[in-house]
Formats: sequence, C-alpha cells, structure tokens
Amino acid sequence: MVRETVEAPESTPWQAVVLTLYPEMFPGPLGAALAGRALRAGTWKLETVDIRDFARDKHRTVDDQPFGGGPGMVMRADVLAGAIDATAASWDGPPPIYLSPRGRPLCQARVRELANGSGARLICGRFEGVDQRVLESRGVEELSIGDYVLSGGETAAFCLIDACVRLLPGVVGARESLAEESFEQGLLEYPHYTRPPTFEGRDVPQVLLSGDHARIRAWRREQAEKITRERRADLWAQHREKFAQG
Ligand code: 9D3
Repeated sequence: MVRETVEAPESTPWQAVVLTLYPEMFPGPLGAALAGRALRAGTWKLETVDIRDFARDKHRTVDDQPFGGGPGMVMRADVLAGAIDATAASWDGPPPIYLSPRGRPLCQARVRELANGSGARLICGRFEGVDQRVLESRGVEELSIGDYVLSGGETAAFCLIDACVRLLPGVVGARESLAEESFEQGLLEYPHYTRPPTFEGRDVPQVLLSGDHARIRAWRREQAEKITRERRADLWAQHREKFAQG
C-alpha cells in the first residue's frame, strides 16, 4: 500500500508589514496584552519598513508640495513605490493597503478576510496624502477606520492589525468566539453586571439574579435591541432587513 507522506502545513505565521515614517511607534500597543502574547508566541510576526530609507536625495526628502497648489505636503510616488517594491518579492499576500481617511470603511468582514489570508502589508501616511499615481500603479486598496481625523495612519494600522490578530487560531479562546457569533447577528451587546449586587445604591437588574435562563436570555435580547435602535439606526435597519419576517 502506498502511503503519501503528509507534511504538517508549512507554519509560517500571519505577517504584518508596516511601511511608515515612524517605525519606532511599533509594536507599541501591539506588544502588550493579547496581541503581544501572540506575537511572542510566534502566532504572527511584525516587520516595519522605514519609508525614509527609500528617499534618494541627501536630505532624505519624502514629501513635496502638491501640484495645483493647496495646503500641506504630499508623499512622493517614487519614494513610496521604492518602499512598496522592496517588500514585494517576499510577499505572497494581498495587494498593499493604504490607511487613509478617504478609504472605504474597514469592517469586520474585511478583517476576517485579511485574518484568513497570509497577512497584510500596510502603508501609513503622514502629510495630506500620497501621490495618486503610486496607489494606482501598485493596485493599492484604501481603508479608513472611521469618520474622524487622525494625525497619521499608524494608529489606524494598530487597529487593523489588532482586529486581525485576535481572530488568528489560538489567540482568543473558543468561548469568546461563540459569543461573537451571536453578536454577529448585527446587534450591539446587552449590558453586563458583576459583584457587588449593589453599587452606590444601584442594584443589578433582578432578572439576572433569578436563575431563570430563558427569562435572562429574553431580557438580554430585549436590551440589545433597545440599545441598537437608540445608538445605531444603521445597524438596526440592517438587522431588521436580515431578520425580516415576511
Ligand atoms: C483636510 C483634509 N484632511 C482629510 C480629512 C487631510 C488629512 C488629515 C489626516 C489627511 C490625512 C490625515 C491622517 N489620517 C490618516 O492617515 C488616517 C485616518 C484618519 O484620519 N481617519 C480615519 N481613518 C484613517 S486611516 C488613516
């Protein structure tokens, strides 16, 4: 009988490559807690590339004034292209991602796709933005983390990487993943309580102490729906659509 040798899957960890003018900001918060533990365990790895290393002049210039005028500076296409291309040969993951306030909003579905792949190559901008031509020529995807203004892409990169890493196998326990599935029905979470039963005169809702698990489940569901309706009309409409009864 012929038996093929079944090799263990080549276990190359999920990889984040971050192109930035501030490599000293990394791993930063990703070196602590859940993500930091997973980093030290070899579940994922982090590489930073200093974009300034790809400047060509003696002043190591990475930006210039915008053609057409206007405020601020723009990151040069040639410098950024050099940094992207230097990381391309060893990369078998998706096209680079530019974290940008004009990107499509990052969502959990995209996070899941990225976490299921081999990694993410992230470009962190500073200045007003980067030259449009390098985004086009290198097939760059643009992602935003929300409608507020950051001072640069690095903190957005922390968010994206953190969201991916916690989905990698073994990073978060099975209990939490199950809890997440119910959250993915598209509702915000119900309120939580623990000891003491009275805090500054405020009692824990009686139902949670009743031991009646059907009533507790119904109460939590009610609360989740109420809070979603009040805070997130957009999520609520989506939820109603998905679970419409006729
Ligand atoms: C006045 C025009 N500004 C756009 C709102 C210019 C501008 C402000 C801030 C350009 C870049 C930035 C830096 N922001 C990011 O790099 C960024 C970001 C953000 O500011 N909000 C949400 N998501 C992201 S992802 C990267």
